[in-house]
Amino acid sequence: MISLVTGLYSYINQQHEYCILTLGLAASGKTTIIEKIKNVYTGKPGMDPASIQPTIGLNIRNINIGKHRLKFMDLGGDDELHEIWKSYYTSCHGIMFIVDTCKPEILTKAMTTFENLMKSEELDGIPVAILGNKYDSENSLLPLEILKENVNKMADIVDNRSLHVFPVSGYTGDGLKYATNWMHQRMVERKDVKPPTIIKS
Ligand SMILES: Nc1nc2c(ncn2[C@@H]2O[C@H](COP(=O)(O)OP(=O)(O)O)[C@@H](O)[C@H]2O)c(=O)[nH]1
Ligand SMILES: [Mg+2]
Repeated sequence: MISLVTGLYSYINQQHEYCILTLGLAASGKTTIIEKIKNVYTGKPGMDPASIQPTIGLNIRNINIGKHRLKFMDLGGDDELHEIWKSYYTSCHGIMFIVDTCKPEILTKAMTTFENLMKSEELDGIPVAILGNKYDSENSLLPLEILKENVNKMADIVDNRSLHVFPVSGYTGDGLKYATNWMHQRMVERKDVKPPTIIKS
């Protein structure tokens, strides 16, 4: 009887954890975005964007949606760190790829990086949210339509997965809840293919 109650207790308290890799070129706004997502979902203030330093290594931020935990992993975007991204592919359930819309001159580099990412077998079928970031800025020079056109050119490598392009701002939070909820739903839909990690809360 005790073991039944204990089992029920731990079942009720268990959480399903889904891991989202937050990737993109250096300074695209990955850290700012995950701080803001944390703020949007918890109401707790995130780090002041002005005090965010370039990421060396790994930042992790968790949010809870019902009994699900979304674990955002921000891996740093410098070229030499892209090799490190690979070691996290097998454990991830979704990818948020951040594009800096204030720097259209590096869009080609961002798209090449994205294309290489999509070629990884471990990421087959993983849902992808592409976040065009910094739409709050007057220096945002990359219209959403152009970003979408560039993504659509890669239809052959992305067509076996859910993929959506979102306009967002890591400063104001615009678009972040919409993008996160979309990602959450897509990951839950795939839970039989890529099960979440069961954790005891
Ligand atoms: N205007 C604007 N600037 C942003 C936004 N998100 C990030 N930044 C700025 O872009 C720079 C890089 O941000 P950071 O989060 O460190 O990028 P990361 O290297 O991808 O983690 C910093 O100066 C941020 O303040 C945004 O939504 N709007
Ligand atoms: Mg960073």
